[in-house]
Amino acid sequence: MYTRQCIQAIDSHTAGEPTRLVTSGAPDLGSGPLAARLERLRTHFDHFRSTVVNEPRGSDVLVGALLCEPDDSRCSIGVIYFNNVGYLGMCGHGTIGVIATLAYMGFIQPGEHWIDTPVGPVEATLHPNGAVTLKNVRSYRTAVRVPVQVPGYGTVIGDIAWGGNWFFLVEDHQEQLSLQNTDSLTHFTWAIRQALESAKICGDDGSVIDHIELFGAPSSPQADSRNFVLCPGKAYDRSPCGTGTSAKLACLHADGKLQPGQIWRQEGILGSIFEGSVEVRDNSVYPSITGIAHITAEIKLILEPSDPFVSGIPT
Ligand code: PYC
Repeated sequence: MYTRQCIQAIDSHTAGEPTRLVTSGAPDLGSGPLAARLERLRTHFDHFRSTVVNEPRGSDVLVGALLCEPDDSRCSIGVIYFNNVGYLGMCGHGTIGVIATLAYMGFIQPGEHWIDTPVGPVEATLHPNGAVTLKNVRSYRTAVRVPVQVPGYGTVIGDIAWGGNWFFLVEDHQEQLSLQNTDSLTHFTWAIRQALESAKICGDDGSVIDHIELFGAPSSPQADSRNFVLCPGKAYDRSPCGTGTSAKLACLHADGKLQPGQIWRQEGILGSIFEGSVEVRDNSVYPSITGIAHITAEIKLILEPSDPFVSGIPT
């Protein structure tokens, strides 16, 4: 028999980067740590990820957020993030979007909220004006000025850092960080990513460095720096990237260029800004990122069994 299924979600964007929070219609992932539930989602229900974020219902830019019961007792909610090609450990713009969405739904009030994620609990503060401050997971740099041979570009030098995802952070390059130049920026950063993989240059435990971040001068006098961030599925982050800004803050602190509590304003490729700072506890760096999200849609995704693209178009 012919049965339609539906998935309900609320869309938002944070500094231009979209998040789709799934509120119902997700598969049952059972209980236990979020990292284990992410593996269950990846192994048994990857079609769900593709259905929610890929075309024809989504796009390469969209980040999905699956609302779950938390495992860590400090947390009131749990979230698993995913995109057009796979899963994210953490997502900064996504967390800001999730908190703004839960406030829109009337589930939370201004104040502090703990969120369980596959890479550990994070704290988010919803401010009375709607802005959200994310206190991210421990962020750190594992290698400084690593050279990689990039075909067509020569030697590119970057730092390797963790901000909830793995980043290769490049200061020295010839690219113009402008919206008109995103094709060239995408080509360059994708070539870096492939060169890192070919050279087996990795994050901890052999993790793939799947985010590439370029820096340049900001266009706003209020900002300290501008970035361009290539995400794992070849889309670029429209926001300044919360985990990428966290990785940057960890590098700045390690270089003695950012003291605890000092504000760093990171501008993204659209000119939107995240405000960041670090806290140091037990010799470890914990970044805070503040941004604003806006709700864009309440949606019901319809899944018809006869639809040849019911599980999305893989990218
Ligand atoms: O804001 O952390 C972030 C993020 C990661 C990928 C896209 N946005």
